[in-house]
Amino acid sequence: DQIIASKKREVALKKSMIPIKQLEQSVLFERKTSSLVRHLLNSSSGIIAEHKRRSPSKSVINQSNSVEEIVTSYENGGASGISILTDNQYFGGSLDDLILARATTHLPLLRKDFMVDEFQVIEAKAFGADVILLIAAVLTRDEIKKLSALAKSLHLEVLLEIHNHEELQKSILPSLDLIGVNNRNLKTFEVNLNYSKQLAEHIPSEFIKISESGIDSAEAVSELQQYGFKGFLMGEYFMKSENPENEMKEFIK
Ligand code: IGP
Repeated sequence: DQIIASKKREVALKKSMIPIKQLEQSVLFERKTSSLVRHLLNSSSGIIAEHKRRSPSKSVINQSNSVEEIVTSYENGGASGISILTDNQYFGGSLDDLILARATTHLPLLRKDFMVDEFQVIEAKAFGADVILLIAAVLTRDEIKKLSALAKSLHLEVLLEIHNHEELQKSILPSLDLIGVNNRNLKTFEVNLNYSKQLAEHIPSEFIKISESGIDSAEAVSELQQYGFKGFLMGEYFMKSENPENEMKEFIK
């Protein structure tokens, strides 16, 4: 809640300084986007590897490698998509990281941030993203509807993040593409893959299922696959690895 309040202030400030027209004139704004849904369905690894320098639960994760190094190793390792944290205050990311990632790979890119305003959706497109994240815990159904409709009109895909059944029920809309179960409780930071396993059967089959957070073994991935999950969002594990490329290859063998 504190994160959302400060995000709203940050966006209000930016909106007062940067005209939307300027974002729409970005060379990246008119680009054809790359589909994460398609990549995940083409029976690729399913791994969505995340660029995550630090986090509120773990503080520093990896501050020493460049975005280009990390994105290149993820791509060579066989990732299906890449998630780029753009929140600065809590995760040490930035929109510059997104642009650098875009310049490095053609893989689908998820802008990972706390989306609270349409301005950020336009920003996501202008800075090179293909997919946006909407977190059900901090948005109303109307906000999810408005933000996802705008994303679709810009040919961006929408990943909705849920953590429980109520969040799923209130959020189901045709403008979503992927539904991700966050295994981490954002209030206590406790991680449990059972959240994914328990919610899987309630997610309607037209949405691609993603399991997010705390995944750190090939066994966990194959177990989650049995519950119908097609995507596995992994941050810490690869960010901490000395050789994420080799590690990922081991992982998806
Ligand atoms: C990655 P992990 O445990 O593999 O580093 O988790 C990702 O799921 C996590 O960073 C995340 C996140 C979020 C971060 C999931 N939902 C929302 C910020 C905001």
